[in-house]
Amino acid sequence: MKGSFITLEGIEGVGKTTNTSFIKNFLENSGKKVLVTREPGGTSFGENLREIILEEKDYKLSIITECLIMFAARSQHIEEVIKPALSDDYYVVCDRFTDATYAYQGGGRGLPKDVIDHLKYIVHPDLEPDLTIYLDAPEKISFSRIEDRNKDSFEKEDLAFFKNVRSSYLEQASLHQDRIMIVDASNSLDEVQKDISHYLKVLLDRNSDV
Ligand code: T5A
Repeated sequence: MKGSFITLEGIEGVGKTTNTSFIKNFLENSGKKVLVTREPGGTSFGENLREIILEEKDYKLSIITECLIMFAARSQHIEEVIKPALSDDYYVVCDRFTDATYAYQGGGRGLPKDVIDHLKYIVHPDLEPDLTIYLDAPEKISFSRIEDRNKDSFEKEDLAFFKNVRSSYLEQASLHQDRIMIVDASNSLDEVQKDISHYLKVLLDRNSDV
């Protein structure tokens, strides 16, 4: 595949959506074709599943059901959108990917890591992001940025849940230092975007050497 796959990760309100737009503009100004997408979602099927996952329900999904839904949506997303775009030279910028499953279903809900490893192996044995920007901020800071919004089913979890999600993200970042770049999202947006620009330049330089 000729394009590059960039993912953004972090807990609620750290600035993933805001910085997805920034990355799109940065890459387009560097002459790249860019496709922005998100998980769960990115296809009609995935967006339907997203609604089921995030809406208030009068029943509770089991942890494994929730995880399987994430991977079902992801499988369709990869085959229908991500792989074709990468083959067509696009820079694919995705708001969350499998690192979110390790963080939320693993760290947050307590699903064993090897279950997620297995599903990942089934769904995308040959696809890994080229660059993951992990926006890191303490739960209290990121939640203060979205306190006025209507909360989805995850955002109603308590701060302890998000502490575990954040710890799991940090653990993954330490395991995959070549791919996951930690950006301090408690800084001003200008500083955050300066850091992101640095990592994007490194990726573009690396690609121009190939
Ligand atoms: N999920 C997802 C799983 O459980 N498993 C999975 O495998 C996957 C893929 C999806 C939910 O699904 C779960 C995780 C999630 O709970 P979502 O809508 O994609 O939900 O994600 P959210 O995190 O809920 O999205 P948010 O919109 O809440 O957060 P963002 O995108 O991180 O934040 P953003 O960009 O909207 O910014 C929030 C506010 O902060 C300001 C922005 O202007 C905005 O007002 N801001 C800053 N302010 C000051 N300084 C900065 N540095 C700022 N950066 C942004």
